[in-house]
Amino acid sequence: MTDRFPASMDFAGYNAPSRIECDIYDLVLEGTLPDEIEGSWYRSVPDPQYPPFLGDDTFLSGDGMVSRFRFEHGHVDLRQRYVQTARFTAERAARRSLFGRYRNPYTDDPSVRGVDRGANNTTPIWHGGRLLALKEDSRAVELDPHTLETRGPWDYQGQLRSQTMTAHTRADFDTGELYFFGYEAGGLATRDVAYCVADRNGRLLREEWFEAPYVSMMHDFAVTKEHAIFPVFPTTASLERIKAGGPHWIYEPSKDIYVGIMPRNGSVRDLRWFRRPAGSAYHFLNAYSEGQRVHLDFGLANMNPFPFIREASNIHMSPADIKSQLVRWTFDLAGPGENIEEQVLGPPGDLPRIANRDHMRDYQIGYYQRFDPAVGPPLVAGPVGAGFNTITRLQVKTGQMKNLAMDARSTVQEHVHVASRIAGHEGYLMFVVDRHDTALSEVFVVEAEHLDRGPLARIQLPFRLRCGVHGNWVPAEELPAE
Ligand code: V55
Ligand code: FE
Repeated sequence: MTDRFPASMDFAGYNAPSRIECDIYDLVLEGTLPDEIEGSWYRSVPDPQYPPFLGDDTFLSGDGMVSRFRFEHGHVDLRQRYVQTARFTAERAARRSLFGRYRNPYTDDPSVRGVDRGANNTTPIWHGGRLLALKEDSRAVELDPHTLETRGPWDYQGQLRSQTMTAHTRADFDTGELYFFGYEAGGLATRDVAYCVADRNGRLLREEWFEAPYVSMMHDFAVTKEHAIFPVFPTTASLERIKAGGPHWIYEPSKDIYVGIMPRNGSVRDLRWFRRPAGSAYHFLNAYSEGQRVHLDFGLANMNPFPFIREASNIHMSPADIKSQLVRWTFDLAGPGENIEEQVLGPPGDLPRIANRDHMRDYQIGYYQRFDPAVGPPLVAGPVGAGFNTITRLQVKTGQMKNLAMDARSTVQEHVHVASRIAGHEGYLMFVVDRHDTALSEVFVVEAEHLDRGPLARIQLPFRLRCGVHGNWVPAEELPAE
């Protein structure tokens, strides 16, 4: 008999587990889907199979579910499957949870000692002819891009030494290379960071390790055509605390932020560290180099956004007191010192995305999400509590913004960008809209340049899609024949 899920923020209301594996052909569609949209949109959703082992847990621990929206000749089909990780398989066999606290193996049921804890629930990427489900605390798991069946762990044919692989890899649009890293690469709460590059065929070209200034939750990094950038924000781990059964992460406002920059083809011995007082960031919009000046664009906050991390840190702060802004940090590699220049680009928000071709180079347009209190009251959806209710297209050079707001009873999940084949066309954004009143979801397809005009097409789901984390679009011609 399976117990109820807790009534906490992470498991109730729109955040209630869904656990639906399905195949739905020909979703109901309103409006007109541009016929150049041919391909698959993969998204990762943490969706716990069983109620938490210790009574409560964070959204971030949920078993990885991958959904695939296939767009074909004006039709849209949906498939959802769990990633069959070792963790998932062990729990399914026991018909209950066996893994304890987020990223703390010392709190697990003794029967799963030594079993890989990876939930592979954060980002699906398509690279080197493989669909990989990623989560930052473990290695990749490969899935069949059509059936979504799990093929098994992926460690670059035994080549990868790092025990972990970030969910935020960076692909070079021109070379097809995949840049990535792993933190806690040498094991739990180690300062080891592995910097890795795979070629366009998915062969590991290099892996080089360095030590971060302290153990940090390095969720994302950035790469330019010339440099690799490793930001270290003070959400920190301690092995002692973990061994005592405590939280893996706390936020430490007394520690500085460090940003390590190296020539991307150089050595980690060339890393130069810049520094400034504490703050928090999870996702980077883009970065580029202009000679010896390196620019990094992202949402910078004065506090960690996750309630479970603030609680573990004994920081009690109302969400209204968490301040953030979209900023550009500029690092001058020609000058001396550790100083970082800061310029404000836009209002607070997260889930930044750009066109694939704009990655790593000077660019104009970013798309990100905001919570605008004028649109409606906060509604719980996703891991940080209040979901976003507005998508913004920002011209980073001028600050000019276009917005698409949801209605007061809806939130929005991360958008993906779909490139257009039409010259001069900015492409499309697609995203799941959470309808809190009906508990049914919709997918919107909008023109990226004119997102303020609203959806070209609305795809109706017959149930609620639990809040996903990240997704990616793969054009049909990049996938093998079905
Ligand atoms: C994030 C998500 C995670 C995780 C750590 O969005 C950070 C941030 C879904 O899992 O484990
Ligand atoms: Fe992320």
